[in-house]
Amino acid sequence: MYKLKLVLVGPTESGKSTLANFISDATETPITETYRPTHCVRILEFEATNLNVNNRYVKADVELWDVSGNPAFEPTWPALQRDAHGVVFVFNPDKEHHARELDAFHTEFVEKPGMSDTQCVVFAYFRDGRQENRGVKLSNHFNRIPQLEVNIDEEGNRLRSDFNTFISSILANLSERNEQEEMNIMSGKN
Ligand SMILES: Nc1nc2c(ncn2[C@@H]2O[C@H](COP(=O)(O)OP(=O)(O)O)[C@@H](O)[C@H]2O)c(=O)[nH]1
Ligand SMILES: [Mg+2]
Repeated sequence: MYKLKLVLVGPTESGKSTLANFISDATETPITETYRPTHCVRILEFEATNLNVNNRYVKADVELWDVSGNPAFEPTWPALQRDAHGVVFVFNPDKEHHARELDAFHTEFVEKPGMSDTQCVVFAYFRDGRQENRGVKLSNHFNRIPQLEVNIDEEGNRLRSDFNTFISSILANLSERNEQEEMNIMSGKN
């Protein structure tokens, strides 16, 4: 069984906790109207199944770290990032400042720890069926990171399958890297 740690990051009130509840829970999670900010971090665990990794179907135990976007917790981010296999960025395209705020998360969670773009994905989180701000352009840091538009109410199943595709691609990269390391060990490169 594979074990994966993913961090979920982005500005406050972008929909991270709602998304985390939805992804980690097979049942419907009602959206509450009152905003409850996440304090520092909340860790959700779930099993992802039916992951196509190099044409084999596998399962993975996923730890989803729902990180508070409040800058007051910024000093904790390096510790929360440690040993993560992937980063999921979330922003609300209807809030103009969100696209800009994502850069700070990219610096802390991708650039500083030296994560690769292939370990990242961006979810543009739409509410209430609003669609006007599709295709928001993020800064150059995000040029090579897939940006997916998600809407829990209308396209929840697609969100689940997009998420599984992301997990599968991380696992495929990890297994490729492991094979490469084994070859390096065998050829004495390490
Ligand atoms: N109407 C509506 N509200 C939503 C939706 N998704 C999230 N919210 C609300 O938006 C706020 C922020 O969501 P939350 O997931 O806590 O954001 P976080 O700070 O990024 O974790 C909360 O008050 C949610 O209830 C949605 O699809 N429709
Ligand atoms: Mg939250």
